[in-house]
Amino acid sequence: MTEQATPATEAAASYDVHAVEAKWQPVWDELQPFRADDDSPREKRYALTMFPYPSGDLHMGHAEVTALHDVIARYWWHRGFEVLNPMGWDSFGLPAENAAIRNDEHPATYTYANIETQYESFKKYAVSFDWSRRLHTSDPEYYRWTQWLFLKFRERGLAYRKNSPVNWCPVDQTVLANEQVVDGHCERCGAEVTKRELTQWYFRITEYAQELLDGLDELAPTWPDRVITAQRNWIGRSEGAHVRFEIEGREEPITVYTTRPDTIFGTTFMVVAVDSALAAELVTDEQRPAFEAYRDEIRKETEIERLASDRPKTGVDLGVQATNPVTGERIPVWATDYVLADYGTGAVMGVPGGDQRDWEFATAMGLPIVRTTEPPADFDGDAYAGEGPAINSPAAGIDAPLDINGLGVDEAKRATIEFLESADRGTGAVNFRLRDWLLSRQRYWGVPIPVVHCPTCGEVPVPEDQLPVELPALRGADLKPKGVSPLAAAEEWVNVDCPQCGGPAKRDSDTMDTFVDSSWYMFRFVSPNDNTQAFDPAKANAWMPCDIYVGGVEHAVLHLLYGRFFTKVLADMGLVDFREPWSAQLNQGVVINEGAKMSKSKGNGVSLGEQLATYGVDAVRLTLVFAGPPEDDIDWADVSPSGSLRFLQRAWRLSGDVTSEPGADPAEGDVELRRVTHRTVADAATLVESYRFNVMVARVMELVNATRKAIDSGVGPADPAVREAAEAVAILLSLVAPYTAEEMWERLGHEPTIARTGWPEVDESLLVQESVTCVVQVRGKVRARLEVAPDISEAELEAAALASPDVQRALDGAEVRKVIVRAPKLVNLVV
Ligand code: ANZ
Ligand code: ZN
Repeated sequence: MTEQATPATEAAASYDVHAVEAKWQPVWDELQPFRADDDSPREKRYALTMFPYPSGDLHMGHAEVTALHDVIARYWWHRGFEVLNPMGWDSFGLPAENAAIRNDEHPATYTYANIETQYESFKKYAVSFDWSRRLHTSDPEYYRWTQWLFLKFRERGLAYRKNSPVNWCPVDQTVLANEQVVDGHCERCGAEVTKRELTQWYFRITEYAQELLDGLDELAPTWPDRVITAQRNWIGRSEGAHVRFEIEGREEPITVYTTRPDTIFGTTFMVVAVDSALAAELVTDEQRPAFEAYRDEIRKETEIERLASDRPKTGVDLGVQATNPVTGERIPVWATDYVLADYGTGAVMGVPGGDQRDWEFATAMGLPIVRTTEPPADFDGDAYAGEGPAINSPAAGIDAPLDINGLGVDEAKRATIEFLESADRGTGAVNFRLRDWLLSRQRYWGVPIPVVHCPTCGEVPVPEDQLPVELPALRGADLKPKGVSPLAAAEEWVNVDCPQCGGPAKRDSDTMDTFVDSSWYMFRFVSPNDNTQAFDPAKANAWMPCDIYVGGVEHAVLHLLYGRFFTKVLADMGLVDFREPWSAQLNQGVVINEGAKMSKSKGNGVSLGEQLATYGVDAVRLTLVFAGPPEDDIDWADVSPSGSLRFLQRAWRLSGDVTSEPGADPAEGDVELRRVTHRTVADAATLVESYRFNVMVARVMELVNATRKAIDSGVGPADPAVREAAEAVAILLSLVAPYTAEEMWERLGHEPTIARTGWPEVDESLLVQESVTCVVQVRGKVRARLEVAPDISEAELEAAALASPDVQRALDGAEVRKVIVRAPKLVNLVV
């Protein structure tokens, strides 16, 4: 033990944390107290925490989230639930692959070595996981079912291939989902993302957009607000209209999507996305050279540049005219970069009076500007997007088949949509910002897509009985990113006979995004060793949805949206009878140091291993739980693991001081201490259930102090109330500091394991406050203090006050004119 861990003052009764850790680990291995029994008659609870990537050993972040999570799981065991608390590894993905390339070794070597390291660390960290359910998403036994699910999704039309511009990371040499592009940069490596035209696999998550949005209402009470908001924004539902504009010399009209159909009279031009097929098709021969030059310029730009709101607007006139479907006016059609090809229809009606981007564009190109909503008198901006009566709709003297002048925005929208529908020139429409999920990756370390491409038959799914399509064992050197999947070059693997016609064909050489693997792992945990199916539906229905999901808020729109989508599809496949996988969610904060994120370059990293070696597992866990509310960030510079250790030693010493026998009847013990104990146990339950774990710890600290005081004062170590208090301390501490709790439990004369003893029973009668002090005033002066029952009636209190000898003396025979009673605290006698 180090010096810090054994302050001199504590030396007398020394508590060797490391010896205690070494002592209990094998005992728990033997007892397996946290194996979830599918057939248990107890009510089921499913406690899930996000499983890690196997990059390196566990760090402070893992330590924090699992310490918080374990409070809940261990509490549920104590409260009599059968708890499923599984753990595994999200073991495919880029980190392992990149590390393998650097070291010219196989990603599997790196991955499985790290998994073993993390597994050992989790065991030592004593999280109450059911290790019999451990899984790794990179095992063929797991990814066989990921492939199976992919094929089922494909059968349902929910997995498909299309050619379109996609996000491309030039460093990782792979495509990225929209969700993996953060402010225009690759979420993994930070490189600026560019666009490429590629044929890729997608999941049709947009088909579930409305349901994914609606489900959030149901989750809102039990999910963090910021996650709900992030998902709502990501799904991005808007209501408006599809409006059809006839184009000169073109059969088909162009449909635009607008959220403001009421502004149609202010449409002075149309703009289409420069990189859309539509723009290339519309442009006149005369304008084509200018258009192509402009398009080539834009293609070099990143999304972040394109969408920056402060940059000057650019564009090219395509040379064609469109007709306003309400006014019949002819307006020019332009191509620009501020319209996105893959949002709405990729074409926009330009309303400079109502939309700032359009205002800037019109100003730059010299196009007319007409306001259609009257701004307030004091408005001095450009475009006005707020409330106000419609104006110029139509403008004075213009004859139009629709007149919405004077209507408010909502009414004007409704009237316009009604007109468009009756004239067959448009329809009311709902639009979502959510895009389909691009799932294919041109990288090695992932699940192969189980499809064969045959020159005769086309896309052929690999038959189910041939799953899994195993990854060939390539060496690190062959995995270097080349822009095409390394699997395409693995001749022996990629060339196969077509499952349908037997002719020569090629396997699909892309792999799946790792987010596919983690979208259904919570289902696999209910029957992780079942090799006949992805998961056992009956068990899933019995255990799920997960009662709590603890993890980082960084997954707010990726993993958490994908997992919800998968669950809805599984429900539609008839496999499960619920549609949301996670009923409640808790986000932990981040562990920082000296006010900043820990990083190698700043040199402010805190090593979990060193902390554990210095203070022991329990003190580190206690520090993390006690630091503040779970959602708050923890600055390691502000907390005191040595203080935590001192507290644990204090608690541990109580267990050695108790001299009564186990089973001593607490009813015969000191009632004051008993009140503190029972109040603490009752409050601890409420505090844990409302995630106020830090307050729960503070209350245990108070109980330890009260118990110590009782021992050292008149009550003494033999009083059964002291034993009751020490046992309660041990049980409450077992949620946070399992080693210390187990050790206390043994010293108190009990068998292991304390983790499964059950919650202390609360005696309600001990929660009632016995008396309160009532002040009696005569002529405004305090003349007596009475100890009365807290629920005393006004009449009783008045009688008691008048009966008091002190009051009688103060009255000295004077007549009481008025009695003011505020039960139970005050009686005021006016004389
Ligand atoms: C005319 C208009 C007038 C608009 C006005 C706004 C205000 P959200 O809420 O994000 O759905 N838009 C449509 N498709 C677009 C695309 N592919 N790229 C860029 N902008 C696009 O916004 C929808 C609005 O964004 C649409 O309504 C359209 O501009 C624009 F006073 O149409 B609006
Ligand atoms: Zn074929």
